[in-house]
Amino acid sequence: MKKIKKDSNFSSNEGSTSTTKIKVVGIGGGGCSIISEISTDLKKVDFVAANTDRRALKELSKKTKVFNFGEKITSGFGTGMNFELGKSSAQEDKERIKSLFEGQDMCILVASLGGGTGSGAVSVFAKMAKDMGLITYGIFTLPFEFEGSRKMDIANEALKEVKSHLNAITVLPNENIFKIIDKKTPLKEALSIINKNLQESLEGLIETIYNPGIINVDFADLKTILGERGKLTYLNTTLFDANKSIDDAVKKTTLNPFYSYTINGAGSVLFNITGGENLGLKDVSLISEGILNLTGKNSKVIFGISKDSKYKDKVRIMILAVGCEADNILPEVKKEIVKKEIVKKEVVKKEPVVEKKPKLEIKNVKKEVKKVEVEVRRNALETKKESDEIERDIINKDEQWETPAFLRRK
Ligand SMILES: Nc1nc2c(ncn2[C@@H]2O[C@H](COP(=O)(O)OP(=O)(O)OP(=O)(O)O)[C@@H](O)[C@H]2O)c(=O)[nH]1
Ligand SMILES: [Mg+2]
Repeated sequence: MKKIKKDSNFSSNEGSTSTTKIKVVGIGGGGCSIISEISTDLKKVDFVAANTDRRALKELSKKTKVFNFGEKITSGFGTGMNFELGKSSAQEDKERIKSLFEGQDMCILVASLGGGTGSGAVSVFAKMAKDMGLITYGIFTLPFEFEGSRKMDIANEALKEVKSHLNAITVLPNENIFKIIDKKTPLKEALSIINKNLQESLEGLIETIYNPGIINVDFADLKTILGERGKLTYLNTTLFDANKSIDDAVKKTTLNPFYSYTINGAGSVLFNITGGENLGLKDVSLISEGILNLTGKNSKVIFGISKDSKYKDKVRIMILAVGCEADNILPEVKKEIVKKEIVKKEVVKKEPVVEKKPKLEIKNVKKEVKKVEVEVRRNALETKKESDEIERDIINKDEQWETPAFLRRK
């Protein structure tokens, strides 16, 4: 039997099919509130609430491990919106942060940007995790407009610093809550709605990775999808009535009002569909087609299907789309869009877990994609001609792999 470390919450991983270790770390007041709620429902990953503010840590769910840092700098208080103090607080405790990430495969850092602790410390946490070889994913909220430009400046500074240390970044402006609620709604209630949405999204992702599916998605798939650096990422999980129209379900999944960007143009997409016994192949096919129509034809796609008796007349869709196009959200995002033009279509087909079929030979395709990248530096016309040929070749190969008809593009 696996040994369980005394100081870890990882004991709750029992029964999971995966030995993958994911640590979800909330940093600063907002980040800690978001992960505190989710930790009461999700038993498969380790949750850590990291804050300079000792008192704020006392109010969190008992399932969350508490990590107070920067004691010598802030004496157990917050930083009072001081970015540099947040940063040096984390730097002071680098060794302890390191031990937080030891033995982990991935960390998900969650922070509400705009204050001093979350914004200042997040790049120190992210760099440390990256240097230790973890896959790093950051989920951030941006301050409300009414909070003033100083907070937004701090948030932007944090994004700039942290970007290169993360494989993927999700950015959710708090302001978008006003797309669905009245401005008269009390702040606490508004924050709680945003947090709940984020919690559901994260829950969907974590369950997809840990729960076995008919067509299974696991950590190796997640690594494939998150393989690059600093990519703008859309994460959403939605639950809808199985009798409702599929079009509505796809819209609900791909147009989350909390986002200021969509899955359009995303280079890599992972999605999972979970339903009860009634989940029909036709529904799965329509949902898949709906998502693929939006991501763009060059996307690398991995999908899974799971059955869960808990979703009797419901269907749940989780989508993680990496490399979304939105040049006003992250600094220097334009450069990445240019690169995308040379990536060719690559659909990675997953095998059902019950049948052990021979492995798909996708290595050749990757080699050919590389070839396009090298040769694109030559004459543009020559390259275009050549890459069209290669694309045709790749599409032919796709068909040889017997990709299910519903995933083939018309
Ligand atoms: N979505 C969401 N945003 C929050 C929440 N709490 C705070 N925020 C936002 O996050 C910004 C930063 O606040 P905190 O997270 O409390 O700040 P901090 O990182 O603890 O930094 P200091 O307290 O200044 O050291 C605020 O300006 C709000 O816009 C929350 O629970 N949910
Ligand atoms: Mg605080």
